[in-house]
Amino acid sequence: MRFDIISVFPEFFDVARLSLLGKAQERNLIEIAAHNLRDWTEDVHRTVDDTPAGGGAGMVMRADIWGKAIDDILARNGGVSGGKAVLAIPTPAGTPLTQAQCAQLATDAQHIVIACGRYEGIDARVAEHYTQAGVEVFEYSLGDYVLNGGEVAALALIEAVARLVPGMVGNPESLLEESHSQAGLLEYPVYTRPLSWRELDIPEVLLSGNHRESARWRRDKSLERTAAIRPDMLRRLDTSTLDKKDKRKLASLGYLVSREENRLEPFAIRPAVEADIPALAELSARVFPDACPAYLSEEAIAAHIAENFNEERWAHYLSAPEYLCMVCERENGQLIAYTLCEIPAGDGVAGLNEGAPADVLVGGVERQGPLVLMSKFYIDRPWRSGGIAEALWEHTRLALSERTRDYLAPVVWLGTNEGNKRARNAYKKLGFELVGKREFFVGDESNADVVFARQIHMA
Ligand code: 6GU
Repeated sequence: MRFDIISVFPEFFDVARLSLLGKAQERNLIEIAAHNLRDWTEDVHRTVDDTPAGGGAGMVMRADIWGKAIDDILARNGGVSGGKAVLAIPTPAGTPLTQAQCAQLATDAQHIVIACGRYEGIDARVAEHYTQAGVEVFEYSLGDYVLNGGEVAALALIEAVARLVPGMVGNPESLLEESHSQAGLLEYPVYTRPLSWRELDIPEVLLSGNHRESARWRRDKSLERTAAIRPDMLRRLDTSTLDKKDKRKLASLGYLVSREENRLEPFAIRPAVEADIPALAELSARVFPDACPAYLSEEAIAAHIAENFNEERWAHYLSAPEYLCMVCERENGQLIAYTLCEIPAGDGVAGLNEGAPADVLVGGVERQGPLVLMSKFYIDRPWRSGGIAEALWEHTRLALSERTRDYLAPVVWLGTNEGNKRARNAYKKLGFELVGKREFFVGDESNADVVFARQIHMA
């Protein structure tokens, strides 16, 4: 691969003799040559610019000088390499340079001519002419800020492309793991000796020798960093590369895998408001049958829904101070999950008539504070197992913890159908323990429930 740079400051590229680029040239993996644009001028002042047509500030580089220079360089080296030539023009008006474009150049192009403009840029007809002449013209930018000229951007392109040329980098695996490569995530933080430096320690998991745990920790850090710094990259992520733990982590960061397309989208968990009433009535009525045992009749289920999930009841839940309703909302406004809790006054018991385990010990510890009832915890079917349950529970727990902060050990309880293995396992994973049984009526049919409970303040 050969790079020819044309610039009014060719000495700028002396640094290409250093480091990896220098070594790569010695090993004949790449060639880099810098040329002075003024060598193609014919006047005594070696003029390369003129005033802008149409007026305005600054100077514009002349198309005729650039044309002669680029023709010469393309002719001089085109025949030799024989492969594809690309005319790269750094400009703040170009497309933002990406790793994917660099990888493409590293594999496809044999000859890259970089035309470094100064002043207000190069006469627009240069790019137009070479495009028409069948040369691939690549106008790129380093980002949303302005440099004095294209030289720094030319070096950036050379480094980014050259290191992807086969044989350049000693360990090809390091190319795979680093930021902006296939993974589509930012790189995790890295550490080396000393173990402790200025009271900052290397994270313990990395010293444990457990490679699986280290890999998981790094993956989580990549996801956290990307969510915090580059949410745009998360939205573009190919979700087929995500495993279950990735999805759970992403849900805790506020992203879920959209079912319509394999894309991540942000979601919000928040207390329900009055405007949610119709959506909550619809969602709650629709998901309730999913949790019912097969022996309940359709009539009994329908009666229960009509009585408990109508809009008036929801208006009551959202306005009465003893209830807490948290909802999970997609970017498009759709509600996909909710919890409903009843918080008794003082250190009382919610759901006494519904089988509340008033004297329960949780983890062997006595309750000190209210016994809250979580009467609903539903996730719409397409969104289960994507980490929403954990995220919704954690938001609900935090809100309950806030509401019961005057007490040392408040407890939350719930009942779920005895035969619903999925729900029982899910509650166990959320830190609930099985503490008893109750009878629960759906319509006028009896339903055998198991009762779970857990502390509120503990994460
Ligand atoms: Cl490629 N050129 C100039 N002049 N300024 C820039 C740039 C390029 N990328 C960001 N700013």
